[in-house]
Amino acid sequence: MSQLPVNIEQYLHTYEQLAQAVEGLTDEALKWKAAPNQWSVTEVLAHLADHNIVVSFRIREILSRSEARLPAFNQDPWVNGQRANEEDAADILNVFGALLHYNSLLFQRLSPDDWEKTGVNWKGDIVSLSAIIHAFIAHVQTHLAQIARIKQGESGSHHSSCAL
Ligand code: NI
Repeated sequence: MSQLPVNIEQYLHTYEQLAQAVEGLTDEALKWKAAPNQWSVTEVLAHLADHNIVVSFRIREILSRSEARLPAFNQDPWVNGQRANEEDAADILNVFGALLHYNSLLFQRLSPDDWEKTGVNWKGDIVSLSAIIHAFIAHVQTHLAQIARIKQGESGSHHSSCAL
C-alpha cells in the first residue's frame, strides 16, 4: 500500500479514544448535564456521530467532484432534535466506529489524484480531502477534552462551531 496523505491508524484510533473515555461510566454519569443547555457525555458522543455522518457525506461529495457547497450543520438542534440524551452510548459508539471502518476502506482505494480533489465549504473556502480528515481527527480531540471536563463535573460548554 502506498503512503497515504492521512494517518488511517490515527483516524481509526479515535474510536478507542472515545471508548476509553467513557469506559466504566454509569448510565447516570453518561447522561448527566451541568445545565439544561450543556451537553452530557452521551450528547457529546451523539454530536461526534453527527459530525462523522456529515464528514462522511462531505468526503463523498468531494470525490464525486460536486460543485455544491459542502453543508454545514447546526450542532445543538441536531443533538436536541434527535433526543440524543436518550440514546445508548454503546449504540452511538458502534455507529461511530462502523463509519470509521467503512471510510478507512474507501481511503485505501483512492488514487493520488483522488487525494488532490477539493470541495468548497459553507464559508466559501476551498478544502482538500486530507484537510477534512485531519480536521475530523482534531475535532474528536477537542471533544475528548470536553468529556474529561464533564466527568470532573465541570461545565460541558462546547466550542462555537464544529463546521469545517
Ligand atoms: Ni464539535
